[in-house]
Amino acid sequence: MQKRQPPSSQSQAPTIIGPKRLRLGAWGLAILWSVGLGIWGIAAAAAAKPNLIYILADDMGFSDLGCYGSEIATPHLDALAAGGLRFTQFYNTARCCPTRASLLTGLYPHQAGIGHMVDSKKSGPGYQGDLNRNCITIAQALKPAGYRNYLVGKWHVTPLTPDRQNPSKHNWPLQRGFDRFYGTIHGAGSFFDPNTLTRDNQFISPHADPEYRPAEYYYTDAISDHAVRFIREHTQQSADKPFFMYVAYTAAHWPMHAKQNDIAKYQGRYDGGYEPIRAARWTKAKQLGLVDPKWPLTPASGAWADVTDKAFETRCMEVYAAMIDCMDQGIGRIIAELKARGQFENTLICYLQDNGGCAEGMGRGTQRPATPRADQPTLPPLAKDYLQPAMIPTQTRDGYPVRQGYGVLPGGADTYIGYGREWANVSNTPFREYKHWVHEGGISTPLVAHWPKGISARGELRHQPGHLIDLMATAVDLAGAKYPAELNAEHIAPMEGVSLRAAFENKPLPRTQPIFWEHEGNRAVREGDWKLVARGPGGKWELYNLAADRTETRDLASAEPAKLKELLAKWETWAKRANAIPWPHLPQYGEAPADAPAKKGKKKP
Ligand SMILES: [Ca+2]
Repeated sequence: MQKRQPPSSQSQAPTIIGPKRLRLGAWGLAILWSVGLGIWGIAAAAAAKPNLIYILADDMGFSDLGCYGSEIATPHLDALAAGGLRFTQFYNTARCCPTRASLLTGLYPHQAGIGHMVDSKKSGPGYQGDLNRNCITIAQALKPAGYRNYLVGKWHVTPLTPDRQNPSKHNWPLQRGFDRFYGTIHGAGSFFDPNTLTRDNQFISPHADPEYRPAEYYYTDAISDHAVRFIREHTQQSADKPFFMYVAYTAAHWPMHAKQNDIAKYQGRYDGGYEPIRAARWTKAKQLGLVDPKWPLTPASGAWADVTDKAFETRCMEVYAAMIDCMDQGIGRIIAELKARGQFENTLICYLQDNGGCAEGMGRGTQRPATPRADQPTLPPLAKDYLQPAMIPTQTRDGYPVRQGYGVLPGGADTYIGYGREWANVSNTPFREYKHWVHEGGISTPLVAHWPKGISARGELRHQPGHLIDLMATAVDLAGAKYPAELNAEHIAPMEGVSLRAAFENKPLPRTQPIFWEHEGNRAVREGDWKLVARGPGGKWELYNLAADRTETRDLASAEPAKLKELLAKWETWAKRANAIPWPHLPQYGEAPADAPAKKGKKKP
């Protein structure tokens, strides 16, 4: 990795101006020269700072990218991996809101006030469901270092209730350090008619937006197109400044919505069911060196032979694959724009996912009749400027009722379906559990890091554990920013993570603390190769040596009581310090067995 210019004023002093040169000419000329080269030097130092793009995908498993074992076509992410690094043990927090709070602030989610969800405020500082005043975002941290900050996509770190149409905007992106924003405040919605769609500080209708008129509105494309737009406008209007961009896709969170052309690419691809896809991913992940062949593959969640509606199940996965494929196409357009603007070489791109594959049963209730699509609209169309208020719309813009139920073939705007537990199990190959849980299937994410000027390695793997908390520390380090101890007379909690720069250089990370998790009573701590983990508030502690058994199949809790006790003490100390306990969200979010039938009805994203 090349040495970066340190951000201090010393680095901006043009070293070629020395006393000897000053003595050579007239003083006036020398002063002019000095000032001119000084300005040049400042510009050069600013230009040397890398741009940072953090891309976050939604509800995807460890093995869903081609470069992590998948059959889904992700050539642009694969190219970033080939030209950079893949981390094999990077972690999120197992759920949308807490992951976003942690990524943005460099803290554990409870420390930022979002230990649970933004629409479920509870007692206690860790569960206020809104970014608190004792944290700052990466955008707020980088702004004083000269960065422009852009956000496209999902926010989901501030509540909309009780007044959905006129919410308080105190924690909207522009009030949290971002200069431009296009995306959604809420966490989920129709890809064809997203609720809470916002440009900067105003709700907008995707179908009456004079600034963006695609032939067909599809949210993933809108996110990609606005990322491209902000890069173009940045280089036209603020070329002297580096930028930070947070691209938060909602792919591939439910509902399974995709464009026909993308779905068509996967038609028939999943007709063989879960088992051959999971086996192929397991084999490919081993060949790629991402997983250790000695780790046992975890038991499958379901059997294809037991599926009663195979056309429905295959369609779910075809649409899921199409959603990821479309996101990758958009990342390709972002890369092309960076190249066209001469920004690709000095931009760090990090790609990761906010939680593991999602086992929630959204729209899949077996008791509901699978209503066929009507031949023609049965409801009045919605006005172009209508602001969609609902996460699950009741109808499409053109008047078709939105359908749910086992057997409703997903993909179109008139459907609202999750892909289900069994495909989520395939997404999370080879690990256990899902989104919500803090076993490896819930918290493991790819991390692709690409930065031609800053990372000399090409196509290498990094096996050091890392966590979302490291992304703030990395940004502050590479930007030469100063992380503040206070802001607006409020104490700002110190960063919890470490800069990934050392891992970029293939050196050990300077981490001195274990990594911790808590979500809905699911608990874990990882220190070195040891992981202590429990399912739900009543679940017993399980102990694993991840070097030997990262798939968490051999519980060593009884065999290693001293290690259990040591890690438990560390977890309890952290949980108190980070406001993870006491648990105000219980018992209403008690343990739900992962192998139980999917619950019917609505779920929070
Ligand atoms: Ca998510």
